[in-house]
Amino acid sequence: MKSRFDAFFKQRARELARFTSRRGFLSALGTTLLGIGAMPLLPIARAAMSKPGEPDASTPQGDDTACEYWRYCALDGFIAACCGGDAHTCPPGTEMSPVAWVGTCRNPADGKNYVVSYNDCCGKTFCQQCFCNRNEGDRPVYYASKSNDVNWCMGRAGIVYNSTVSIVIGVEP
Ligand code: ABN
Repeated sequence: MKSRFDAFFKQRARELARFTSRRGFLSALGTTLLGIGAMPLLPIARAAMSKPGEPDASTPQGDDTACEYWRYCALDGFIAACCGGDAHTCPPGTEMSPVAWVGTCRNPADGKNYVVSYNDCCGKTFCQQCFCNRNEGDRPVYYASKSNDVNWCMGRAGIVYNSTVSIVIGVEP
């Protein structure tokens, strides 16, 4: 009877020692970390994570290569973001026109209206990608200052039109 009693407590003492020892703790920690590492990463759509103040990048209103992108509401031309640039940077090898057509677009992310400058990228032939012709607020070309159907490439880089950027230059108070 005594030996069974002893064996029982010896066994419990060994288990207690194993689970409370530093080696036991490190071994359990290692197993846990290994398990976490082996778990597949959750399917997070990183491309869909939008920048602050911008619509969801997975929607056409948040995708700067889509004609439905919010800043392109008054665009008439090839989207610079489809041609090696982005919404506000001209493609390599082109130069931004210093004069531009200006429109007003509503950003669905915050409901505010923004003043957007549509500067042409000049000096390289037509990009021919993502033609976009939305024309909100556009007026016939005989109102030159109110028309987006004008080639603004008339500076140092010459008259050859490539694409257009859409730069936010102001916000409705
Ligand atoms: N501003 C875009 C554009 C360029 C050339 C001709 C018409 C319109």
